[in-house]
Amino acid sequence: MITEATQIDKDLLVKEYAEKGFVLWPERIPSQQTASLLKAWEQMWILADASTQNDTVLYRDHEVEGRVADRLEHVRLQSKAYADLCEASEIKSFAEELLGGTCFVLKDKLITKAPQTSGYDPHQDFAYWSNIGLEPDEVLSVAICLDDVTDQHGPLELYEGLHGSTLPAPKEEALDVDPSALEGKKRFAFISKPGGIVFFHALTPHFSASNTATTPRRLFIITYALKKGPEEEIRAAYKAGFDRIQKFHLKDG
Ligand SMILES: O=C(O)CCC(=O)C(=O)O
Repeated sequence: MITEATQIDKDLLVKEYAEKGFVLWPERIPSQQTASLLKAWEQMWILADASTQNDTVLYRDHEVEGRVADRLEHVRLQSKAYADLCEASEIKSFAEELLGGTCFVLKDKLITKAPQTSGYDPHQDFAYWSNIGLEPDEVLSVAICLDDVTDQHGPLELYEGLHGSTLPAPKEEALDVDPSALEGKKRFAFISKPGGIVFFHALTPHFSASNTATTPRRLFIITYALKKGPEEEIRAAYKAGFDRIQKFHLKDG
């Protein structure tokens, strides 16, 4: 279980999130807990059917192997270790503080990013959730690092102070952000020891490069949404946009 920061710390963290669009949690989850999460990662991949297209296993480009199974979705429904983390009072309650009310897990994903696996072009996650009846300030994600991540691992990189509006998309990809809108902007690379945690706003532009290291970069990402209406309705709206979203992650994508 992660250590709870003091109320004073939390006020500062809330301010930093409001200014920058992201904030690092001042504590890391303990090594015993990251070890259990990694063990569960291994077990889930043993059970996952990575040979066919399905809703749980998503794919990514690999320098040598073409498309590789890289990411597990709905991990909290498969593993108690991840379910507990999603509901861990400190993480969820701080998300509620940032979102301004009771929230629920909209989605979760566990990205492996093995060596030589490609990264993600710059985007604002809200582009994927614009149809679910929530405002950008009502959705955020929490990225939890499970490995020792250096700049060689293709860390998650977050742009600072750009969470106030939707940025223009390049002509060829409506869900991305045009790199020219990000030129010269300040950014933060989530280089971390295992157990590091960062909260980021749905409009915070982010990207990551390929993993050029020799070890994986496993990142668990929980997306929390404000419980503004029935969860099932919000989820159904999200699922309705699924084909558009999943196209990047298909086996033959
Ligand atoms: O894992 C990464 O490097 C980035 C993931 C990401 O941007 C996303 O899932 O929205």
